[in-house]
Amino acid sequence: MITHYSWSTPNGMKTQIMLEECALPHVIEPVPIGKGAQNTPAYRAINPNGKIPAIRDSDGPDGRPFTLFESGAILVYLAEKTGRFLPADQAARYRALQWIMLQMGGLGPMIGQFHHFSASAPEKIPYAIDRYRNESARLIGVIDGRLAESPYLAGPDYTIADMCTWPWVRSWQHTVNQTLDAAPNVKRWYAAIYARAAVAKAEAVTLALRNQS
Ligand SMILES: N[C@@H](CCC(=O)N[C@@H](CS)C(=O)NCC(=O)O)C(=O)O
Repeated sequence: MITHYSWSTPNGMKTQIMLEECALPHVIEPVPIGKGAQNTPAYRAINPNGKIPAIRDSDGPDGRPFTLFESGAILVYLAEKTGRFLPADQAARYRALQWIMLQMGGLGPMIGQFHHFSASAPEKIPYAIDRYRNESARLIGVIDGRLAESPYLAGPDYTIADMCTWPWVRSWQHTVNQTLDAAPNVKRWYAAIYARAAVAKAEAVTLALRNQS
């Protein structure tokens, strides 16, 4: 059984998508980050970085309980555990990892900072807002270029690279209110992924967490 420590954010949605796609038995342990639940000693013992998501797998690699944080690492772990959504072919596998790294180190942090400086910062700093918006838009353009030549980020098949990128493209549209008008290939890819029952379910389950205390 997997315990998924999560909240209603894009990073929590990524790992929920993989749990749903693989129909992995799991329970969700809500971590209300707006109330500081990520900073309790109990949660810091699971993730010393004080962020969601994290997982605890009662049946870890050596058959013993195993905890893991960082959404990219969790996705790779679940892909290797199930043998799904990360290609076995070496070139395709590294291509998937390449796009996962770009999401983890680029798209997610840039959109996250754009949201922070445009919606949460006590002072509106035009330079910071423009910097993060432009960098996010540039990365959406890079992804659009890739999707002009390939159905999915790693190649012909849907992988965890798409699962981790999709919630941030969702956020680009629905949290920071930007369009995909300049990114028609991302628009096509986004709709194809949203048509998957597991993705729609993961979105609903993740968003419902905000109703929990
Ligand atoms: N690189 C981390 C980022 C996780 C992250 O930033 N999580 C946010 C929610 S999307 C969080 O827990 N924020 C709480 C805080 O910063 O105090 C991952 O991908 O797991």
